[in-house]
Amino acid sequence: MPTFNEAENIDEALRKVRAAVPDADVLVVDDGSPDGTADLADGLNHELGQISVLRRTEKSGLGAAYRAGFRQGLDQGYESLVEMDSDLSHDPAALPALLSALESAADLVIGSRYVPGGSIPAWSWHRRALSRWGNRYSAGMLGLAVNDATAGYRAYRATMLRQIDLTAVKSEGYTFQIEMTYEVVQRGGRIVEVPIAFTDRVRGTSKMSGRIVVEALGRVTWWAVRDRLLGGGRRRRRALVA
Ligand SMILES: Nc1nc2c(ncn2[C@@H]2O[C@H](COP(=O)(O)OP(=O)(O)OP(=O)(O)O)[C@@H](O)[C@H]2O)c(=O)[nH]1
Ligand SMILES: [Mg+2]
Repeated sequence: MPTFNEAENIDEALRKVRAAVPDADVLVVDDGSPDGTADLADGLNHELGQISVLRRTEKSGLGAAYRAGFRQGLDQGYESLVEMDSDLSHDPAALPALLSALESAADLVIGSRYVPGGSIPAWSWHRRALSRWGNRYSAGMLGLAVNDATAGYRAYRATMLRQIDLTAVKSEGYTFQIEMTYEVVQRGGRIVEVPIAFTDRVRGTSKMSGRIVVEALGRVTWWAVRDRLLGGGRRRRRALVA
């Protein structure tokens, strides 16, 4: 669970996670939140148990936080790794459904807003359009048979994550999710989308910015041109990793 200034949400989020999956170990990856999020999470560990906090010194973006979290989880030998926002947009009650889909036959389970049963909040028409068309553009350009490639509520099988060179995944924000989806698709991984109801953050402030949208558009277009038209940077890289 990546956090930056989630003091108003972390208590409720961790309690709900513990209630939904009592046996799971939780890792909070905090980027030095000035509002004391990391201390709150540590305090909850005394009460709830099985909560660790990875304290990073400065805000380095969501992609870097996920990479650090996955690295730690893989090093510690976990078989299933979940990522979810800490602002209660991702309902912890959906965790058992994500995990059981992963266990039955998937390398990546996406908590998806854009499959039947999934939903997004009453977003403004332009935020809705940006998300929907951003997804359509990415799927079309990269050949992803996925409806919600930007979703940040996901479960990965460790065997799949280990095949991906995380140090080579450079994206931040939503692009990180798209890039990881592309990596899984290129390795022939099986992806399952489970419907989720995404809710808007009620407390705290958003870290979303226009820069993230430009990053997504630029990178997706570049990968498509490189891999389809120029034929091969990605394939060479894959051979290196293998
Ligand atoms: N560790 C870390 N966590 C981050 C960083 N940026 C955002 N987060 C966390 O990542 C999650 C998603 O960020 P949000 O600000 O909610 O982004 P968003 O969901 O696109 O925007 P909203 O819809 O406005 O909530 C939250 O749990 C944030 O606290 C960062 O630089 N480092
Ligand atoms: Mg959010």
